[in-house]
Amino acid sequence: MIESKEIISELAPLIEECGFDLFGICEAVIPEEDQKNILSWVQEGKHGKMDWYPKNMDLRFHFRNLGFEPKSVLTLGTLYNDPEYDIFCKTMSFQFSRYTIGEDYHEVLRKLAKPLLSELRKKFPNHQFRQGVDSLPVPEKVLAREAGLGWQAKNTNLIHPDLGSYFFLTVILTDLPIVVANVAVKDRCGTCSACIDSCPTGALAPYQIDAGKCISHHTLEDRSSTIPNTFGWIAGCDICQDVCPWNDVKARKKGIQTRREEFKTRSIFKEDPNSILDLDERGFEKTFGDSAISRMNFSMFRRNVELVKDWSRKKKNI
Ligand code: B12
Repeated sequence: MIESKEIISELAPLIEECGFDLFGICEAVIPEEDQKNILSWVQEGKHGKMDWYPKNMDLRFHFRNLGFEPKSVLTLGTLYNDPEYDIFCKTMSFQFSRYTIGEDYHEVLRKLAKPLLSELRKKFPNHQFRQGVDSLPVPEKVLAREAGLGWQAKNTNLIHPDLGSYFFLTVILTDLPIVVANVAVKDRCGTCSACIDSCPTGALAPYQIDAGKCISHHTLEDRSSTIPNTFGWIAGCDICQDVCPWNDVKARKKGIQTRREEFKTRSIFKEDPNSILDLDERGFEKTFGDSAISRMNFSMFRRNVELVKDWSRKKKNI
């Protein structure tokens, strides 16, 4: 059996070179407590309009039907926060969340992991390695927490004590048995309730989210012709992360910003942000075709824009 410490120290330089800022390994096991919480979340309908979520629960909890039996999981994280966002995007009359302003993270994290996957396959030719970036229905935050990458916070995101929560996750499942000895990262939310108090839709309770009330869900996951108020957000929402003291860049000793060009603020936000509101279908495809918001189709985009325009007008008249 191989020890995780051994693999981590051997692969650390390559992982860093690939562009990952966080890395850990855990057993391919979803703790019972988490299974119970996720199950009751679904039973209470807190997955909102994400009808795809309750499918494949066997895979989600037990990694079944993958064609191999995962024994261990490598979890990797990449920071996406770009300081230019605060200069250009925060000042706009409408909001795009931080993760939508650069390239689609699903594609980027797949590309970044390629050299690592080839090295792992070369080193362990008799074992399987399968990457997931949301693409596999496995609870990535739970696995990342188990791998020691952070704690699951009151806003339900995973927070790293030095790096905050503006990072994406990807997992590599493998049937390679690895002995892990992780020390859990302590919960540092304390008595703070900034995320819960700031959510304008009341989607959060401590350590729990009602996704059906979350603005991010409304803008990107709800395909209905009308959605509830998004309070100025067109794509995703960052309120519960922006108010989190662990993401306060100025207060932190270390820089918590992306080193990836792919996640830098795209030019339209810097040059002519208001033109976003008038994009036609071709313009939308051209401007955002390679972004994570390509998850929403053009009619969802128009729906969100009109809602935000209406909300701004009403706000001005008050
Ligand atoms: C579904 C989903 C969503 C949904 C639901 C959000 C959520 N918190 O789960 C919606 C559309 C709302 C969403 C929004 C966002 N998402 Co999202 N999302 C996912 C996805 C695909 C699955 C997550 C999941 O399984 N949720 C199920 C719920 C039950 O899990 P949970 O909230 O973590 O619940 C745990 C605890 O809260 C607790 N709990 C839950 N219910 C209860 C009930 C009781 C009684 C108790 C005691 C405890 C408890 O136990 C659960 C298990 O540990 C993952 C990718 C993946 N495959 O894992 C990305 C992921 C979680 N999302 C991510 C991101 C970036 C976002 C946004 C920031 C995007 C944005 N700016 O708009 C927001 C953040 C909103 C928020 N506060 O969570 C990142 C998070 C990275 C990080 N550092 O944590 C992920 C990992 C994607 C990635 N590959 O990087 N997302």
